[in-house]
Amino acid sequence: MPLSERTITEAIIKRYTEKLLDSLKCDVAIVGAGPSGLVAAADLSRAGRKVCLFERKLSIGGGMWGGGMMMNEIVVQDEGKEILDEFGVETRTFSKGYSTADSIEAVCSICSRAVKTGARIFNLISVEDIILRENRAQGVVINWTAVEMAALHVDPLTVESKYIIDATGHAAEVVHVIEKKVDTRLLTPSGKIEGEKSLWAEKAEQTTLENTREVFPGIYVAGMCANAVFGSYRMGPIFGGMLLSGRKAAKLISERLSEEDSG
Ligand code: 48F
Repeated sequence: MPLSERTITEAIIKRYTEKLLDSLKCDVAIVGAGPSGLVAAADLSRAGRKVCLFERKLSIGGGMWGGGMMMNEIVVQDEGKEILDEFGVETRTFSKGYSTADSIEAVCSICSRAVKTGARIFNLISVEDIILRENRAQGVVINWTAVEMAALHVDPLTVESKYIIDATGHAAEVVHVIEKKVDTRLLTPSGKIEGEKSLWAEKAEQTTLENTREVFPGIYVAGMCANAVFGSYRMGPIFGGMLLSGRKAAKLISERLSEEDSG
């Protein structure tokens, strides 16, 4: 059978449009496909929630691909290892309490689970704003990354969601939008973004988990973003905290959604 270029084009446009149209109203919009965003997407979709995840770049995985200084191995502690085990990622004990994994295998395995359990991942789309109603986030405002990069004057589109997870890493981009545009106090000690501190792996890993919480009605922070917003340390290439944080954000939001469903 001769190949038709028109059919190939039609297939892509139709299938992509179906996916996007089906995502215009979701339970949770996740911003950023680094380790914390991907774990949150996998856990929420496994819990039966409709999840869409927007990633600015062509590739998913955020800072995980690069391991430490482009050496593509990651380190996790025992709690992080348990999550990698569950995602089917092979780990090797390095010394007591420290395991390593291939960062490529880790990103691919977590992403594969997220997609197979139903999360919709849209790469090459950036979140530039939120939809706001009565001091609560109601969704995200999206545009092609190419539009953003070329600084074209093109209006965005929107996706409604009951909850948003800011998993944009060091940049904490969604929370920055709130700070800049909404006349409100964030749920941080100063009411503002506290700002990230220098590297301290142990403290940073502990506090990432504590800082994974709601920062504005409808918006949760996960991963490195949680520490940047709540004023804690960066941790460098140890990834247990990122995985656990994505899991905690998913759990907190799942509980809220279940409460809302039943009441
Ligand atoms: O930075 P990133 O990997 O986030 P994370 O899950 O993990 C942090 C670690 O990788 C590492 C670390 C130690 O463990 O500190 O850095 O907290 O991934 C964040 C993703 O968000 C995307 C960005 O391209 C990256 O892939 N991103 C950032 N802003 C936006 C965005 C935006 N406005 N819209 C869409 N994607």
